[in-house]
Amino acid sequence: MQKPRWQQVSFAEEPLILVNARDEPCGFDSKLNVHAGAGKLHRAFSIFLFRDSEHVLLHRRSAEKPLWPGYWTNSCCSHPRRGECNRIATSRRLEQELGVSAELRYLYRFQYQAAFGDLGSEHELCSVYIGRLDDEQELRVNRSEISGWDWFHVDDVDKWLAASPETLTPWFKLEWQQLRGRHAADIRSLFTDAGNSTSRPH
Ligand code: DMA
Ligand code: MN
Repeated sequence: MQKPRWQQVSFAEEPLILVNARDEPCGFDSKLNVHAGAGKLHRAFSIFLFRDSEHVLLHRRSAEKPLWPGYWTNSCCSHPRRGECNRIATSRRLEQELGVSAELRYLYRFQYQAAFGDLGSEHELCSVYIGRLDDEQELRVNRSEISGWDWFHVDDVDKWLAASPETLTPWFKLEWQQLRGRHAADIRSLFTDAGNSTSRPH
C-alpha cells in the first residue's frame, strides 16, 4: 500500500489539556469536545517565525481544518496534548507542519474566546512564542494542514490587517497587535546576541 504523502497530525480524538484562568491543568477532553459550542478553556500555543527582524512567516489554513479553514494566520499554532509540555508540543508541531526546528522564546500568554459561526469556538489560554528560522532550513510544508505560506514584511502585515481583517484568524489579530506593540523589542532582540537566551514557562 502506498504511504500517504502527508502525515495526518490533527484529529478529533486528540486529548487536550483543560486549564483554569491561571493555566493550571484541571482535566482533559478531546479536541472535538473542547471546540464544540462556546468551547471549553484549554491550553494552546502560537508561534511566529522570523527570517530577520522585518519578515515573518504566515500561513493559510487548509480547507480541511474544521475551524477557520482558508484563513491566514501565524507561522504555526496548535495545542499541547495530554502529558506534553509546551516545549515538546511546539517542537513536535513545527516538525509536523513545517518540517523545521527552531529555538523559541516565550513572550506572553492570553485568554480569548471566538466563535466560528455555529460550527464551534476557540476558547483558549494561548502561549505566544517567537523564533528565528535560519535561511538554510528549507520548509517541508504539510499540505493537509497548510494550503499556502509566505514571508511577509511586517509593515505589509499591518496594512493587510487594516484592509482585510476578515481574511485573518481572530487569535492572529490579537497577537499581532501585541507583537507590534509591547513586544517589538523582543523581535529585534532575536537577531542580536542578547536575544539568544530563551525562557519557557512549561
Ligand atoms: C489551534 O490551532 C491553536 C490556536 C492558537 C488557535 P489549530 O486549529 O491549527 O490546531 P490543530 O490543528 O492542532 O487543532
Ligand atoms: Mn483550540
